[in-house]
Amino acid sequence: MKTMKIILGIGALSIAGFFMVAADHIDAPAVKGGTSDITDFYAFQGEDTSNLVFVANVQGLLSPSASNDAMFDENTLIEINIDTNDDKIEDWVIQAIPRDGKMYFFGPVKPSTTGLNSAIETAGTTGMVDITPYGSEAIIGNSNGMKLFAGPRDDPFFMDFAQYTEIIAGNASGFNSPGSDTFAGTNVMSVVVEVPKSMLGGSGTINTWVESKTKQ
Ligand SMILES: [Ca+2]
Ligand SMILES: [Ca+2]
Repeated sequence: MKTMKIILGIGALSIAGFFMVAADHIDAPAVKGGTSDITDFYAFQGEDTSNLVFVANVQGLLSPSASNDAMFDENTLIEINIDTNDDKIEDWVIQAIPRDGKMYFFGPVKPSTTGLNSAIETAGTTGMVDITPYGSEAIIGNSNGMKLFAGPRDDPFFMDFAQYTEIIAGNASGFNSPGSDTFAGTNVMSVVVEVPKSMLGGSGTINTWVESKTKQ
């Protein structure tokens, strides 16, 4: 049976993302480029166990009214990086970039450039899905065995920030069960892609991370 393990770096990314959200929340709305802010990144095996699912969320802490107006930035590329040989350099990328109400996907494709700069890999496997409007049932795109989604969703990240503050201050020894979700009722702009493992080498351990990049 094919298996792919996801390294703990994802968790670290989530936590780092959270702090970015917190900082942006304080600084917003003056912070330029808020539309490219990553909140969290998730990777897990699909219900179809021959697939992996990647979820990249941006634009955290959207209120319901703000969600109605929220849009993906057409000058921001969301790039999912996948390293299959543990050298911390991406061997595959999956790119998502919006145009005119649709999210276009490129990849999985071997990137022509790695590291800080990216080129849109238009020669790669491509797909497209209409961006789901706020409050609507998810529109799922199908392309080359992949499933695609883009649009506003309830933020799945659970964090009891008040209790966290108490723990850090030494006033509490741990979280409560149940805790209080600081992000309850807020939304994110979400990009989801489900990919057959066979398109990523099929087996072995991967490292994965997400970048959002603004057009230069
Ligand atoms: Ca690599
Ligand atoms: Ca990259």
